[in-house]
Amino acid sequence: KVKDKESLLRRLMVAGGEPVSGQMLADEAGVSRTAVWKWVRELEEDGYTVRSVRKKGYVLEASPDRLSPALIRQHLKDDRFVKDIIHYESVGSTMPLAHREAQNGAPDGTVIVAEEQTEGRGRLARPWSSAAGKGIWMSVILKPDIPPHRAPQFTLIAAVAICLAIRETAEVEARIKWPNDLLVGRRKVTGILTELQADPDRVQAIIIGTGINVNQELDDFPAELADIATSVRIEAGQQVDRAALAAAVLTNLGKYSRLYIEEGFTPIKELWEKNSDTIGRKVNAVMMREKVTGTAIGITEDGVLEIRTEDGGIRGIYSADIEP
Ligand code: BT5
Repeated sequence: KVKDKESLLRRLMVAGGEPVSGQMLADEAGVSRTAVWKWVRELEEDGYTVRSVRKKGYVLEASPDRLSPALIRQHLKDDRFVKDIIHYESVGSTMPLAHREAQNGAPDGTVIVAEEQTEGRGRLARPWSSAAGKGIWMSVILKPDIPPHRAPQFTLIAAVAICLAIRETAEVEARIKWPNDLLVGRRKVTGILTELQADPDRVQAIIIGTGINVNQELDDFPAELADIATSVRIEAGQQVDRAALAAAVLTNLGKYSRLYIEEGFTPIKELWEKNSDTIGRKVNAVMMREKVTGTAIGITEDGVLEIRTEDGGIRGIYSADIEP
């Protein structure tokens, strides 16, 4: 039922390009036609283009390039997973915000998303470049009932979810580089950061941070990333709808975490290996104190990467940077 600017917007979105009568909206909301017109003006101030068709009503013609909750929800195929979407213009990083929300009782399926991060970060506090309006800088709170040692599997679930979302939305073939990167060719299009709140025997919350480069052009990246980063837009050859891609990522996250909870890790492992860039490759796993060289042959139930070394033995890698 229409009662304010947001619900009016949803109504116009659902109408899918057909005019919605101002009188009908006014009657439904129990307000004057002038009040409806004022909401329309406010939507235009927010960047929406609303056309007024004489004697017929209002038509939503264009939406702003934003990750606002209404725009993301418009594209959600399945609303079982996403609970709350909290949208910021600019933040340091979405990760500490998500941690705070999770601690304060935010449910599974809470999403924190920002247009810009000024202090985005990767693993080991490495900086993550997060230009305004160009990517999907988002943290998702999950609260599965699992022991902490199974948490790394959610990085793999997220990788599968994002990889397939990019393919479905933009027809770009990204591949998964263990543990937390998506590549197109040799270039990184997405980084994933998984953090944990846990008791010794139970996970309180898993925070999945997704940094997806969407609409950058090559010269939008800082110089140090010029040779290693790419965006969905660069690979697709055209501008990509960020809200649609964010919705696809969230739909898939819901879908594959449900699959994991219901059927265990096997179906995820299959999808992960099928879309992996790492399996079958000769790699160097660089860790704090050593380097392991060999052929990546698979991942285990716990998300551990298995490498067959030169001497024929198999080594399990829990955490490392993988280099060619
Ligand atoms: C990652 O770390 O790849 C995880 C990145 C997670 C970012 C998301 S955005 C939402 C949420 N909020 C945050 O603050 N973080 C999460 P790692 O594997 O450590 O890779 C970091 C390295 O990637 C850097 O050292 C750079 O070399 C490179 N890099 C930085 N920004 C990049 C970008 N936009 N695209 C591609 N590569 C980048």
